[in-house]
Amino acid sequence: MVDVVTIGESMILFQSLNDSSIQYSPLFTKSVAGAESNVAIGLTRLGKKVRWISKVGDDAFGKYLLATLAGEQVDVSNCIIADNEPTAIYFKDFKASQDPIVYYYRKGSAASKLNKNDIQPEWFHNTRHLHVTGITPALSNDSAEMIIEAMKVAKRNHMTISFDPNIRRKLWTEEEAKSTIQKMIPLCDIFMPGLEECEFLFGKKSTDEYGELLLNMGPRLILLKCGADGAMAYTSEYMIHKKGVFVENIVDTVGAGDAFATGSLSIILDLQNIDMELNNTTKIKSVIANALERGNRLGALAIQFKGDWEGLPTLNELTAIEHGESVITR
Ligand code: KDG
Repeated sequence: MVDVVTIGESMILFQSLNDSSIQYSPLFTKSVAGAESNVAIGLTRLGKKVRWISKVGDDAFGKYLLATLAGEQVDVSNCIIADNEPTAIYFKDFKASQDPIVYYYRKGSAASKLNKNDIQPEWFHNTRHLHVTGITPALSNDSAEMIIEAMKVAKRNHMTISFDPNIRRKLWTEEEAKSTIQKMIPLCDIFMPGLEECEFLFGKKSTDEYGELLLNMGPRLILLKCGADGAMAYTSEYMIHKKGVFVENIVDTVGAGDAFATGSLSIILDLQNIDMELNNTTKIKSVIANALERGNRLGALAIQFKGDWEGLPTLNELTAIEHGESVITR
């Protein structure tokens, strides 16, 4: 049984080797990144079985991308190799004391050409949960239609769905982002926005107002990320707040939200029947509290490493951290 299917574009990520600005850097490191594959890797490291679906170029970068994910034990067997379009790339530019600036080269990429006719029944075979983000629908109209259709197919297959809006303002206009994301919210069971994303979508309100508004749109569980203040969960029966984990030395904030999704989903996926349990959240209050705590913990770990997923722990490492055990290193 595959625990999670996730669909989305991953790219080759280049960062300056010596942290100088990319304009002057003579040397770059090469790695792989993409919101959905970050979660796929993170969940696989925590012992879950994950199928990642995408389209990559028939080029060196596509091969490297697939090899990296397969090397992390993510199932890439349903990925499509494009005939003509390239694998996308992106650069992260580190500027003193602020979030890195991101430059995308992904217009017309292989993954942006995925459309709803590419959806195959095998994508949803023998699995129970779909995780999607708002990045892939931002790539093209075809991608948006494909992700929305995939959510509908997953529902017809009695799967549960989590959705992280991951709003990337560089990829679409404000109107496009708002209308597509608001169309997707009612299709998911678990919605995981950040506070700033709620502000962008619905204007400035209190966290409780966002919780109520989002629950009224359809999802049964809202996991609201509040940065250093931690995260909140809203269900029709209660609200929970869990404080963030303090990090003294923040290295790279990109990937923190995916780390939160990884941590919280890894706990929720331990439920026998997520769909049924979400109908009576009082019974699983402690599970949801643990999901928030683990999400916060993973978010804090991710931002201490350069790279979008490299800081995510294995299950053994995480268990040791959660139990306050020291790790024998030599
Ligand atoms: O959430 C992290 C992602 O944003 C990053 O890994 C790259 O998918 C990516 C994107 O589109 O920014």
